[in-house]
Amino acid sequence: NGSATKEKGVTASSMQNEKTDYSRWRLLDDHGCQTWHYLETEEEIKNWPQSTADKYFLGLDTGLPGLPPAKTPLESAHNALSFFSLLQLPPGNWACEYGGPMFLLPGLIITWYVTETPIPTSHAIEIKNYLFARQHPGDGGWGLHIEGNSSVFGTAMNYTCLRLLGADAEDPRMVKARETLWKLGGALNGPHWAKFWLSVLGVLEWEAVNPVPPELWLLPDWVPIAPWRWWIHMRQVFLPMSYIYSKRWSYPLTPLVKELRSELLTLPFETINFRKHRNDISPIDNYHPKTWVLNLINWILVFIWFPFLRTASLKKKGEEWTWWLIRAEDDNTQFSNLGPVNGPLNTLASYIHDGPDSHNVREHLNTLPEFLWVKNEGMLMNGTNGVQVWDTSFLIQAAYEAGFHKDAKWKPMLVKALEFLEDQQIPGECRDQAKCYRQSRKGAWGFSTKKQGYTVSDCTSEGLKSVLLLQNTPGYPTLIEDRRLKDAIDVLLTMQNASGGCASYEPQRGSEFLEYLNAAEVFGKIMVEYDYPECTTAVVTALHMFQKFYPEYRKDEIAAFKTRAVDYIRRAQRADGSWYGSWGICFTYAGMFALESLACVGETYQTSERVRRGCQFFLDRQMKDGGWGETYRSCETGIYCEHPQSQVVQTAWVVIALLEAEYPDPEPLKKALRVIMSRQQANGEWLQEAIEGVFNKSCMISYPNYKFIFPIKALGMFAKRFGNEALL
Ligand code: LAN
Repeated sequence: NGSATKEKGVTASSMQNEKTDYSRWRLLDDHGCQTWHYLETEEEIKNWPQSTADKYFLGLDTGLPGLPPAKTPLESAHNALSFFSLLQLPPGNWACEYGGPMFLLPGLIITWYVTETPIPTSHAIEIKNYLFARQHPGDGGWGLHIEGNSSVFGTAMNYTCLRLLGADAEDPRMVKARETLWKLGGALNGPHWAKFWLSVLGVLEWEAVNPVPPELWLLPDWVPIAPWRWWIHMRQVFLPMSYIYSKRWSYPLTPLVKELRSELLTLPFETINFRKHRNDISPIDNYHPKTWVLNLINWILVFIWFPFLRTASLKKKGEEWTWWLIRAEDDNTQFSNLGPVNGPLNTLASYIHDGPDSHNVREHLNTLPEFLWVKNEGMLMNGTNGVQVWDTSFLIQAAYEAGFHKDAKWKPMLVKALEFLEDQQIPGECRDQAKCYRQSRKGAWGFSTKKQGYTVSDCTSEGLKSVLLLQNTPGYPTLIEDRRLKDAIDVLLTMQNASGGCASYEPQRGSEFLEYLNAAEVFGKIMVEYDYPECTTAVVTALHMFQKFYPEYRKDEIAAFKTRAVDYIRRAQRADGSWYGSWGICFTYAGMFALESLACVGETYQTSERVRRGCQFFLDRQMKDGGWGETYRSCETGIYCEHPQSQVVQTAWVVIALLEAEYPDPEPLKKALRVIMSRQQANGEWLQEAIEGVFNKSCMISYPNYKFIFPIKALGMFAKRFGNEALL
């Protein structure tokens, strides 16, 4: 393995300036499972040439020629697709960096460290480069996400990563980071998850961590707070955390960890009464303060339950049952796991239970690299194991809107994309579906791969729509037969909330009062599923399209579903005409979806006062240059926060929204499209602007492919509606 220091192409002059040779990195895409490889020998380099996509992702010169300058919307969309088509990967999907959150690498690095996993030099170097590149120049700290202000969570954890990867404590950048961390109160002022990981590492004692009792998993299903009712990301993180917490497992003290104790803590380790600091948290980390209910429960657990009431047999039962559920999660995802937080946690739980050389640990360690990505700044950890199904579906729809599906030139690309969706439709239910509380998944699509295998309402919908569009175009093959399309519908019909809206992975299973037990502090709205205009719209429009082709299948149920869902969309509109977005930033994103829902039941600018208000909300916020721009503060505050610069992606979202609404006047749209077109580069691409996505209100996440997909769609839709006249 690469722990050898003599890895080829690594220039090791001084610590700070180490860099790998970027011409040696390759992205492998095996049925959507993406891993980056650093080639060591000339032989390998010869046999595996670097692709245009590799070069683009790495920020190397792609050498692509300039295209004929675009004058009309369709020429612009065509140039964009000429560029973007070169980024399609061999299985037919698109990929990209999926960074933003700054709390993911620490889980991985700490897991690698405590399991004594050798880290390839190439990876260690580029992870350090990434963390240094993303250090805030002003105060030397890191935030919850790349654009967020420095926090204890970001700074303590990423500082720790750098030290574990070999950064020198006296490196001026580390000194600066430490100063900022100390100003924020040091690691004891970190949120729950920081304290958890630092206790695993041995920097803190477990008394500093608020309880994560595995016994909760023993509650009968009818109990309103039983974990199966929580949002899937919370319960799947809570699961291995509770197992590890119950074991109070820590890595044996090393000299480095001893140093970290003095670097991360503002007081001498020996003098600290850790239990007293359970609830310490810096204001900047405290997006969602713990409620008095949770504080009371924690108090009872710490002072009564654990010392006096918890019997050895209950502890054992809790650990055994959580271990069973962890194993089921690993089997059902082939060790991919739901996401980048429970992936490393399940790895560590397996290490604790099965020991270092076990099959399960090996499988985990082989799978974790699927979360990693290399770019010009270095190596980062993605928010999922990729964006495969999601971005590929959207690209198909964008190309379709622009009419490119009829052009022989793009057919091979689109057929390849269709082949990918065929390959990635989830073929069957998972093992012990009911016992591990899983939503039905046969026929569904997830966000990334079928291997990960989690149904997502809107990913299933966007996948289904894309397949329907292409398979019903003359000349395209039928790769997915009717039965499988109906399976997707069967899943979608299980996804409606009582309110009529749709959530992300499952319908809502618990009361919103469960938010009182939100212990993570740094996120909002995480405990249960909610209604989302985005997800609801995707499902409504998928059902709507399906009915055009299969009018008889579960006709009444689909009709009832649609009516109730659109009712929810109407109710979710705010008094100012807007909709709040939960997965993209923010009102521009949700408005695009909501207006599409309304359009699909015939509510447009001409016919609906509601739609007119939705349009007016956007028109009132069109910027001087004709574009729209909104910052992530919109998501945090719930109030539209204008960005100093208009943004290509958000401008495209609003253009699509207004076109869905059949807004009659082309002038504001033309102005907006000119912004988009004038920022297009000679080779057809757009450059990265501000971050596009969000989750849990407070954490932002990048969707770099949106700058291709949504402009293509907006340009195409405009040309279809108002004609393809020259705009530049
Ligand atoms: C995602 C990414 C995709 C996203 C959409 C499909 C866009 C959305 O419409 C539904 C929800 C979903 C699937 C989603 C849920 C939460 C995710 C998985 C993420 C935002 C990507 C990363 C995030 C995950 C929770 C990150 C890990 C953090 C924790 C707090 C566990």
